[in-house]
Amino acid sequence: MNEPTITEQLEAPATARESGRKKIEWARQHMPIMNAVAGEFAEDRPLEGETVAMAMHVEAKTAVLTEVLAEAGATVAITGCNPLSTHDDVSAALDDNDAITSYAKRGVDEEAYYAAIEATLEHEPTITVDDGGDLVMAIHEKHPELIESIIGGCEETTTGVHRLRAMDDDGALRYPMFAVNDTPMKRLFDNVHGTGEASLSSIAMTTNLSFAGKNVVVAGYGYCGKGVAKKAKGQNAHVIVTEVEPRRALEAYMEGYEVCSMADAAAKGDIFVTTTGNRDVIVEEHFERMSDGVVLANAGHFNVEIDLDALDGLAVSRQEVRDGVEEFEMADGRRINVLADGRLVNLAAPVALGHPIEVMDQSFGIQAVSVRELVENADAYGPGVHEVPDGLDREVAEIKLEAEGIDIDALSGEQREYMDSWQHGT
Ligand code: RBV
Repeated sequence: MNEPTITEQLEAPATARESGRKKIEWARQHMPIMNAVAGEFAEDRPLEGETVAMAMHVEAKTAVLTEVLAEAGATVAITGCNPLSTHDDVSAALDDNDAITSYAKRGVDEEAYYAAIEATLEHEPTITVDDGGDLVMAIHEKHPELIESIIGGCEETTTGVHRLRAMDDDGALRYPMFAVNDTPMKRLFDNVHGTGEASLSSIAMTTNLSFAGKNVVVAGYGYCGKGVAKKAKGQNAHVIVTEVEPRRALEAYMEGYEVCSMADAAAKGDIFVTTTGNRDVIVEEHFERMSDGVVLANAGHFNVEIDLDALDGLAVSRQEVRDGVEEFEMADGRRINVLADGRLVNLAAPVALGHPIEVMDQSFGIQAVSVRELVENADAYGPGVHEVPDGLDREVAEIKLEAEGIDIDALSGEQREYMDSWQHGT
């Protein structure tokens, strides 16, 4: 193994470890689902003998998932899934765990980013846990020899699931993958509330500007866009939504948001947040119409939504005006500010902490039980994308309700019979 671990890359790993460990402990204290799953895993050791490779945002909540998988008996090799989202101290604390090797480092270039992914694969994983699909892609393109011994994998995010489905449609996906993103316990909370809260708080902390009274343009009204729009409205912004899908555009309209094309929104917006998962959402013609001082941020997985090359082409100068804020000055004097290099702002801004702990507890609860399911019922899943079984999603929801002390009703026998029958009418 030639690629250096985080411990080998840091000047003061012991200090980093200590700070990382504190962050992990704080997160774990607020993750009742992970603690419940960990209790069961420590007893049953369902992952004994397995090797898990992970490419995720390496910060405190992810560290809890990583350690819980290790407590279930797995050996884990982890790296980042974004060059700017790793917290080096957390990465160092993880690497200090005997069952875990961490290669994740913040601020790596493209070459080092992919070298670290390769390094996790040298551990010859039997299970992969991805956020965005880079691990699965590296295995299929460069290390197909690993596929035979891989039981399966889990994918965390919309963009990754989208990539996997495209692969599956082409008949190119050669092992089972759970679409963790698509479960109710993940998508209705993480994508909506997590992206909404964490993106806006990262923008606020990075700029020290208010949303109140501003025109906030949200590009894309999927689960993430819905969250950003809802929370921006809750902070007294005037929200403008852009969409390409007619039903979603109407949904946004009926929710009370202004809906228009990006060409029109460009001239009106003060703060822009892209959440589409697609490329070229804000491009040259839009930059040309923007007002002086606008703020652009991306909340989609990859940095392709804002065309930074075109913006650079238009700019007469660019400079970092605050930590995490780059100002592009146009020939006519207008200034356009881009946060976190157009990378997902809730994780890649210098102050970013990622989604709140509570929502990641849910997402990672699903990840943990999905990994357990892959091992326990390996034969049930062939190559391709699979929905996570609904019973597992309910299991995680029930743990959360219990932890919150929330009682809900149960169907009576008569109600169940009524729901299942087609014979009851007026
Ligand atoms: N996400 N992770 C965090 N670890 O702090 N915050 C957000 C964290 C995940 C989220 O589940 C989303 O699907 C994905 O990042 C996008 O890359």
